[in-house]
Amino acid sequence: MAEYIKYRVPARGVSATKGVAELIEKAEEDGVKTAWHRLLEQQPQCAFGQLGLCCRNCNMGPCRIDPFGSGPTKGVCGAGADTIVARNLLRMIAAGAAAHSDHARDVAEVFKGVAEGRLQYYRLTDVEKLKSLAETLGISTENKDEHEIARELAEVLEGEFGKPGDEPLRMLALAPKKRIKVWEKAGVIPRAIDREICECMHRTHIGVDADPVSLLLHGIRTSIADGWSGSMMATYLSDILFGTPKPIKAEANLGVLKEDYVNIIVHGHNPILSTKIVEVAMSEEMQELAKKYGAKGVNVAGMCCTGNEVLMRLGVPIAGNFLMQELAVITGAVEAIIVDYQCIMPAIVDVAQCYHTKVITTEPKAHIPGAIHIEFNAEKADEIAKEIVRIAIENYPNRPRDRVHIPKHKIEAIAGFSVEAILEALGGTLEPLINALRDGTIKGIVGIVGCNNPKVRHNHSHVTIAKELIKRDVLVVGTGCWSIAAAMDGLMSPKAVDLAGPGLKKVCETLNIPPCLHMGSCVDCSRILIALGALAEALGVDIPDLPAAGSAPEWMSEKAVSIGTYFVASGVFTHLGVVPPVMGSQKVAKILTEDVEDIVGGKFYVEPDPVKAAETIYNVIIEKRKKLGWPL
Ligand code: XCC
Ligand code: SF4
Repeated sequence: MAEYIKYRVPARGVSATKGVAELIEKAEEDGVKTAWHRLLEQQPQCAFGQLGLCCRNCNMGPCRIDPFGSGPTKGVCGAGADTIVARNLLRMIAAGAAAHSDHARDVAEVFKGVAEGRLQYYRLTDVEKLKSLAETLGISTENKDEHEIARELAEVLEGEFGKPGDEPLRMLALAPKKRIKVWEKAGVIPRAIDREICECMHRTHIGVDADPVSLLLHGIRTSIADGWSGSMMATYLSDILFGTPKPIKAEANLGVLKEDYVNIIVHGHNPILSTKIVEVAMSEEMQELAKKYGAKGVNVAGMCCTGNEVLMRLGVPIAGNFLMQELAVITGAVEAIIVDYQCIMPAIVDVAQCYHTKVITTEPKAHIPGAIHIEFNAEKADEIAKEIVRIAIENYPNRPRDRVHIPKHKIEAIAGFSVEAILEALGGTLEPLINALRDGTIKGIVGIVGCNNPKVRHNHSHVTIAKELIKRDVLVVGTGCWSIAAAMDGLMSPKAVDLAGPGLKKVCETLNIPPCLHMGSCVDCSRILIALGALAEALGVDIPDLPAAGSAPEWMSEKAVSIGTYFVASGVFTHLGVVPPVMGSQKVAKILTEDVEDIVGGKFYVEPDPVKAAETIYNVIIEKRKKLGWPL
């Protein structure tokens, strides 16, 4: 079903990643629209929405506040710009925290099933990590077998979501003591994940919380529940179930798709599904089946964060990040795209209809009209994974051979830098890193995270900021779609040390690591928190004192809002490269970019220009070094 392309995309200009432009051009030839085309059709986008000034929270509305003050300054209920903007932001944080934490809940359920011996297809892989988490949470591990420990841990973690009472979240035991004090003083210690998210919805209902300060403080509380418990749990339990990542070589970009293989893409976020698909697809049985259908075998590639999960642990090649999901289908060479949840554009079904690709949804909470729905269930994981992989293989003969175009670009990357792996590279202690920071060989550390957004040039800010920082001897770590962008640009290959400043280069060469470290998926931003916490504690300071910063250059999702907020709440200076919808309230903008620093030690900084942003981030790092009395 080719569509009429009303607005053409300047394909050569919209992406910094090789292979993207040729596929956008192919899309237009094939009569297929992409997110870039739909963004053009959306112009001009609603200015009230951009400023955060529209409210639909009750049916006396929708209400809009006139940003110039000549029209209405209050909604029907009397809510003004400050209230409306803060409420809208709080709802974004709630949705983001919900997505991360509900993902964690799904992993926790499988973990519990394994602990109880109910799930034969999953097992406890990293028992060390299991024990260390249990002990941190006050569960004694003495004289207990691993399943017993896991059962007790599962029970505590289950409580994180909805435990009654006002006791703090148990996972906060992973946070530095100095942070806890700061949060206590600010009154933002989270009690239970679901409770904080639920309270966001309550507070933003018509006629509840109207004070922007109080609303935003609850946003901070909710984000802490995400970062230090929900996302943290997803990371820990995925490591316990599937193994803690270690440095591993893999390839990145659309060129990882193979002309004469059955190509399967795993897309979404939860490793419970993707790991199984990879395992089953690589089995002798499925490889043989593929040969029966005329292919040389089965090739699985990742997309977005679940791609990061299998990249980091299994070395599965990654085909691209968020804005490349449609392009993968447009190659005409993908037999099936298997998805769970988050960041799956409903559009992939429309795009798939123009080729032969089957879109297979697997989650009860994420159906897409037009997709094949095969519900995944951990109890029958292997059987269901086989059924899904078989559909892909049987679809191989339907590939439209005359319309296949796989860009040839792919590049080697080293991924898998969990905190444990970084420590190992350092020889088991933080000392060498601390010394390098202290004497100025490395100036600082920046975590870059987040999505793609067609409003800005695809992957351009991601790689520009990273390059600008490493050249100034700043070590860059990161997750999510940033890490895929960096990998596709070669920044995670050992050769990238040539782009680093002399100090960072020396350190990377000694440790045999690239200057940009892939720390995982969106939920693995929790790894960055752990790393910063450990550094701060080792130095006897608090996170805001560290020469460190965060950046989300091309963010778009509500999850990114939650991540940005918990970075700030954790004391990190956090850059946003796409303006958030808060500019309709000077007060809210000022709280987020100035006042919040006095409360939690971190703050937001908004700058669309990646070169300027990198300069400012670097200057902030230098300021922090000055305060520590370290050489500049
Ligand atoms: Fe989604 Fe995690 Fe954003 Fe990428 S980075 S677009 S949220 S896949 Ni987390
Ligand atoms: Fe309008 Fe107030 Fe209702 Fe929002 S809550 S739609 S501002 S009346």
